[in-house]
Amino acid sequence: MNTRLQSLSDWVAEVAKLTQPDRIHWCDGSPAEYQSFIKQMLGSGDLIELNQASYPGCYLHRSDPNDVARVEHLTYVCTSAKADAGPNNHWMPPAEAKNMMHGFFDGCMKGRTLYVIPYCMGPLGSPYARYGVEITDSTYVAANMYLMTRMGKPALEQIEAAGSFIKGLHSIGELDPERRFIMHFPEELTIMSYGSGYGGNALLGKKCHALRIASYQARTEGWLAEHMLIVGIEDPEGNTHYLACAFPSACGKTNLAMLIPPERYKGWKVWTLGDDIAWMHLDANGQLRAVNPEAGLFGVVPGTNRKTNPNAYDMITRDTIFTNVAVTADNEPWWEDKDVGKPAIDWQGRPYDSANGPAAHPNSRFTVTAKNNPSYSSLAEAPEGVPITALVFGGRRRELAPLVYQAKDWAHGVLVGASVASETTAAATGKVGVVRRDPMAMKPFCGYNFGDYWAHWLSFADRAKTLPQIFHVNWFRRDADGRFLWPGFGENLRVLRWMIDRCEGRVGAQEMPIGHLPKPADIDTTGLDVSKETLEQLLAVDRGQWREELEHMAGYLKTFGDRVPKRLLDEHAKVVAALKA
Ligand code: GTP
Ligand code: SPV
Ligand code: MN
Repeated sequence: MNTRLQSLSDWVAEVAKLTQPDRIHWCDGSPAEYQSFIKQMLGSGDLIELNQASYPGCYLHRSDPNDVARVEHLTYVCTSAKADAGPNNHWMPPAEAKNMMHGFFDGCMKGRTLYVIPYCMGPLGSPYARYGVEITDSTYVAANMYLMTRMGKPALEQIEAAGSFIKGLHSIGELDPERRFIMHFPEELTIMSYGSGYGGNALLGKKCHALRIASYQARTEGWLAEHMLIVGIEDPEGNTHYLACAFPSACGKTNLAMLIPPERYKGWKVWTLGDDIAWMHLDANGQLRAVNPEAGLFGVVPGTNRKTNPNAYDMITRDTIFTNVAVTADNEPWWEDKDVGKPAIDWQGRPYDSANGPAAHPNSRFTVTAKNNPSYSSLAEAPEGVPITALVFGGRRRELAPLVYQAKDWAHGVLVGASVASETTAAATGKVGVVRRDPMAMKPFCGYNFGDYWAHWLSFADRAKTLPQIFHVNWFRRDADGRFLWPGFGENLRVLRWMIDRCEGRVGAQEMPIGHLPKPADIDTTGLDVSKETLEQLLAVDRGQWREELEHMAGYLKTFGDRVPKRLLDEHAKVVAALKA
């Protein structure tokens, strides 16, 4: 027995009896243990060594070509009542789901090692931190959990002291898409995942625990678990504002969180606290504060270069696990829009041929500890988190949504968040580029009924003393030829600056039916290749299109029936009326 916590040793024994592994390994979370994982995977072929002179400590993992993204159609929230999972989730009765999963797990670890991974989400010992234990038969998962979470002995000690933890059971199984399910039992604080080794499906601390299970807990406990980056913006006078921003998968969170100020913004500094998930609580003074439950990044590789994201580009030149990128003749990792080298071998290990599609998979990823990020904030470890000045929602939309607008108040802001719609990306299997509703960027991640979720969001108006301002951005608006109208990346700081000025009451706005928009003169375009006409286009609100959008939103809200808070419908009606006026 490796723990004094009876419930944990009982659970491990029970799982071992079911899955029948050859060996059991309790992870201690030490650097030596991580090195042993790497060595073992180099031996088994699960990892390929990259050029250690130019990419020290970097390795490539090629996943099964059928297992490269999240599988939303195979992801379920199994509450006792179907209505509690809501139309936003796939649902199965808990007993049926468990029965099916037990069938899959039966004997599935024969010949394999069962890893026990105690982990902590959030700064160790923080009142906001939460604990879990993942059992997995994947060494790749164990190594990624080492980079992504605070795992091993210190987490186990906290779990033993607390006496409780989230149970996550994972096996890669046969990697057969027909035998693949990601199951959540929020009422029992349990996760079961079978048949995939891919990030969001297999690193159970991330989307399964820190979003689906945590959002469910957060509702009953009065806090928020969100698909948001956390970033600190320091102005030349040394004032720092913290923003939490929700954009759907592969829509720019990591890039915004690691932004490098443009040349012209001398004296500005940007600090990363988190790039994917924020847990937010009201403190004793009624101020919303955020912590990042994660300790590492699992980021989109394609598009990363010295111009778009120099911070990330440098960060992933050492101690990084790459998944599904291409390699050059010099054995360096390569991906689309990397501005140096060229691919020799594609992500599937074949000689590169453009006829086979992109060299790196569009959802190829890097895994790296957050400590490697040169702009990692020292406050990322602060147990009390950081105070949030503004919440930002955004989507990837070639039309309609302007570059930026501000909600009129909290309730209107909840409608703005609930109305997020975005083009689908390669982060999940299925068609790419289709606009779908993705409220608060949480469509794949909310562990309960969206109707109840919006009511929970609205409740903060009564409970908070100071509430963040709420904004909506769209970096992805395009011209008739499909070109992005806004340069994006580092230049997004110009838009963040307007938001902060709004929060500080330093700048006016145009009052529009959809919210407050910047006056064009208040968005600094100095030195940019953005003409006056382009900026006007970026800030245009087409009433006809917006009326259609609100009509579509009304239909969407209807699918949640009487779970939709009346307050949200009222906010919707107000915008409709303003658009008619
Ligand atoms: P997940 O990890 O899936 O949650 O994604 P994310 O939201 O962190 O997205 P990320 O920052 O990794 O960006 C995804 C893709 O969008 C990358 O290919 C980026 O190069 C691209 N991207 C990010 N920011 C911008 C931007 O401001 N403008 C444009 N045009 N593209 C961007
Ligand atoms: C996302 O898809 O939103 C991600 C990557 O952040 S994953 O961890 O696979 O969910
Ligand atoms: Mn994400």
